[in-house]
Order: sequence, then C-alpha cells, then structure tokens
Amino acid sequence: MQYDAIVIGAGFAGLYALHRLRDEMGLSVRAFDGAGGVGGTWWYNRYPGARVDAPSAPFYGYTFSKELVDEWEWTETQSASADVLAYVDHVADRFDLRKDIQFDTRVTDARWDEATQRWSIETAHGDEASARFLICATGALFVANKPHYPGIDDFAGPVYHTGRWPHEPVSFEGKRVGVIGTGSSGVQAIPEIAKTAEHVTVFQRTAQYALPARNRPLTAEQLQEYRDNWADLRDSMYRRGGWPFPTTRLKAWDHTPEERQARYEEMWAEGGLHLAINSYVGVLADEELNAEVGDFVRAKIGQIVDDPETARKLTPDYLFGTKRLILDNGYFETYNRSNVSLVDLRDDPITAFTATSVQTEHGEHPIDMLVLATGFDAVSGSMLQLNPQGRGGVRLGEKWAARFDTYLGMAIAGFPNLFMIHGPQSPGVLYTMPLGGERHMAWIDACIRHLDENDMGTVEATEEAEAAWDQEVNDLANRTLYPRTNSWYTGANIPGKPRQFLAHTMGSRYFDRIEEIAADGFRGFVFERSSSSIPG
Ligand code: NA7
Repeated sequence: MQYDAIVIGAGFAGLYALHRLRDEMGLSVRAFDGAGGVGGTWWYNRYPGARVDAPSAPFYGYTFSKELVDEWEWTETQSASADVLAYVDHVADRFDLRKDIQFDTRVTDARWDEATQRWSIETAHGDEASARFLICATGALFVANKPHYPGIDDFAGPVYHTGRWPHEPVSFEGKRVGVIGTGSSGVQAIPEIAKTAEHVTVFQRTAQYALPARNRPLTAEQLQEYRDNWADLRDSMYRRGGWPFPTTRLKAWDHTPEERQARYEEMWAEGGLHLAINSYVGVLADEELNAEVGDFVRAKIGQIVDDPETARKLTPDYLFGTKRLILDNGYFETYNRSNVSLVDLRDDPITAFTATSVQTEHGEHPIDMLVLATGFDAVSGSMLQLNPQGRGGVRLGEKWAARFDTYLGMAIAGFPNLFMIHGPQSPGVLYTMPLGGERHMAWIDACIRHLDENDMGTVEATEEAEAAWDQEVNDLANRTLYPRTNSWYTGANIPGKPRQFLAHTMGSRYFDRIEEIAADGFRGFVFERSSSSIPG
C-alpha cells in the first residue's frame, strides 16, 4: 500500500501525528504499533503504582483541543497509569484514529528508496507499505533494559519487567518478591508490592533522591478553574518549559542559611518538583546550592527511615536532581515495614541467580518472584531497534555507532523525509511529552507544507547543521550539572552505549529556536526537487 505518511508508534506522539497529518493536512496516513492498543509507553508500563512522574493533571495531556480539555475529567494531581490509558483510549475514539492504526504490528524494517523518494517499510507480519514521509514516534522509554546476571535465566519463578508489565493482574499475596532497580518505576512499585507481599527484598544499585509527590484528588472546582483559564495556562506551558507552574526568581545567596532552610521546608511540604525548580534559581546549575538542597533531602530520608543502617543505604551521594527526579508516594516509609529489606549492591553485589534465590557476595535471598525495574535503553534505543536504512544503504546503527547525531532532535543527515518525535537532542523527556509531541508535529507540518509549496521531493539535514547542533546541545547541557552524573540521560545505564547527553535542556527556548529556523527557510536543511517533476 502507498501512503503520504507512515507513522510508527501509537503513543501520545504517534496519535497526535496521525490526527494532524490526516485531519488537518489531508494526507493519507497509516500508523503501526507492535502493541495491542494505544498508549505507547503507557500501554506497556502497567506495574502497580505506575503514575506520571510529575504533577500532571490536567497538563500531561493534549492541548490542541479545548473541547478535549473541557470534557475529560482528570481525578488526581498525579495521574495514575490507568487514568492516562483511559484518556488516550478516549482520544483515539473521539478523533476516530483507530481505523488508521494497525495494532499488534511491529515495523521490522524501513528503507529509503532514492529513485522514488519514498520510504518502504516491512512489518513482522510481512506487510509492505511505502510513503513519502516516515514519522518515527517510537518512544523515548521503550526498549526495556534487562540485567545480565549469571544464572538469571535459571530463576524458576515469574520475572516481570516494569516496562513490559502483563495486562492480567499479578498477585503478590504470600510471595517473596525480589525487586531490582530503584528509579521512578521501582520507587513507585515497591510501596504497592509491599502492601500484599509476604516479603520484598529490594536490590539497590544507586540510592535515589525522591521527593514527596503529595498526590491529591483534583476537585471539580480546580478542574473548572483550569478550563476557565485554559488559554493563559496553555500560553504559560509554552513559555515555561512545558508546565504552567511558576519558577522562582529568588536567588539563594540573597537569603540567610535559616531563610533558605525555611524555604526548602516550604517546597518539601508543597511536594512535587517544587524543591528542584521553585526554591531558588539554579539548583541544577550551582554546585554549592545543589549540595545544600541535596543535604536537605538526605536529612529528610534520615528522619523518615527508622533504622539508621537502612537510612544510610538509602541516602544518595550524587548531585541532587542530576538523575531523573522521582516523585514518591510513601517510598522511604515503606522501609519501616517489617516485610521489606534492602540490599545495597555497592556493598553486597549480586553474584548469581539460582532457581529460587538471588545470591550476593554476603548472602542468599530466597525469592518466589522477580521484578526488574531496571529501566530502558532510553531516547535512542527505539530508533536503533528500528534501524532504518537511509541514503547509500547506510543503516542508522552505523551512523550512530559512536554518537547520536541529529539536527534539532528531529532529522538525521542521510535519512531524508524521516522525522523523529522526541528524538535524541530534542527536549523529549525533559519537557511535557504530550505538548512536546504536538509542537514537534506542528514543525513537521510546516516543513511538509514548505516542501509542497516549493515542489520539492525531499528534505534532509546537512552534516554541518548536525555538528553545530551537537555543539549547541552540549554547550547547554554543560551549563548544568546533569552531565556530571551517570544516568540514562547520558547513556550510562546501558553497558557499551556511547556517552552523550541525550536531551536539549532548554525546552521553551528550543521550540522558539526550531520555529525561527523554519521561518528562515529551514536553515540547515537541503531540499531536492520532486523526482516526479524532474523530466525523465
Ligand atoms: P531508571 O530510572 O533507569 O531506573 C532503573 C533502575 O534500575 C536504577 O535504579 C538503576 O540503577 C537500576 N539498574 C539498572 N540496571 C541494573 C543492574 N544491572 N543491576 C542493578 N540495578 C540496575 O528506569 P525507570 O523505569 O525507573 O524509570 C525510567 C523513566 O520512566 C522515569 O524516569 C520516568 O520518566 C518514567 P542505577 O541508578 O543505574 O545505578
């Protein structure tokens, strides 16, 4: 089959791409997803306690339709995964998207054809299709990272990865559960699992900063207030890094140490990301301030956790906020339960698995069930799994062997007419993803129209533009403390993955910048005449 555009992925970004290309631009579009339904990451991440890792409602949602904002009833300030899934299901129905999505259908290959200026794809079912444009909404948190411990495959009990959670309920009743990983997924899941499991043993590689989410019900009055002020809120989201919340202009060093502690207490009580983004300017850039905020959180952990030795193991020692900040709902308190124990893998590493236990250097931990909350080959992983073939038969895996070069985080030199949504070097995971997807798609819309208005067949980033973009993204990252810590933002969580800061740190400024580049005739791109208009 031939289409104007093929969209890979039916998560937030892919759904909006389909809607925009089909309903606003009038193109013929087919979307594919390996999952059995819409939601992308949310379709897979159904582990107990899964929530948006930000104070989300109603802002973790689409902004393109005021009707949608008016009709959808978010119920909590930090939306649960089931609510997010119900929302995307509703969106798919409301905009009649399902009829153009092929579910349970993984795209296994994509190849650029120079002569026809088209992308050809193949699916796991052997379907073939082609299109002028390939929109890769493949997800920043899609490829599950599984640890390779000796004997792990010999473990006889069930093994669940948080990023591939089964759709049928999993009971922990009477079970001894081992959990590896204490990122957002582990921190969200552990308190829920501990409620019913006989025992939970947490295997922690890095102690984490987690801030109280202070999740609460969203009242009808609050929702109405959001709806009434929607135009202003949306505008604030555009200007303020994707969230409408105020970010402070207070300078820490204008305040006395006592005033600063009082401010941290206030932000802690407020919950969410306030301590990081609203206490003082520069918490993620000023090392001294960062250390002070880190000390504040470390002291809080010591106050919450009863057993001093457990508290010590749970106390992080890296720069505050430089790994993904976690919002928790009773995580540290969970270690005061008698059925929860913690193994610090730095002191006591895993040596092997048996059919019934995890063996560490200093002991054996019998378990009936294993939960891997070990994260993802983030940001670049899903594109590398697709591994499209661009000009001259070059695969993305070859191009990205040492560095994830992109232009604007959306385009790749050598891969004409291919657009990534939330690709490496775009704000992606550091921005509100539904809104970021909309804004990427608005840019792609303008680019496709530019092509058509000028009778061009292809658009492609230049290598020079990629190099300059690389420099720009790195310079911005280096103004923060992020690159100083090993995290999935830098690729350090995956053995052998090239180290590179994978996100553009200035969300709102990024979107201004790409719009300015579009207005300047899509600077940094080259265009080729449409092959159908070149006399044969
Ligand atoms: P994360 O944030 O990557 O967390 C994964 C956790 O698993 C983290 O604590 C890792 O320790 C740990 N990990 C990874 N590999 C291993 C091995 N081999 N052994 C022991 N421990 C390991 O993934 P999440 O799913 O929690 O969250 C990802 C994002 O999804 C999140 O930020 C939200 O945006 C939603 P490490 O810190 O690397 O030492």
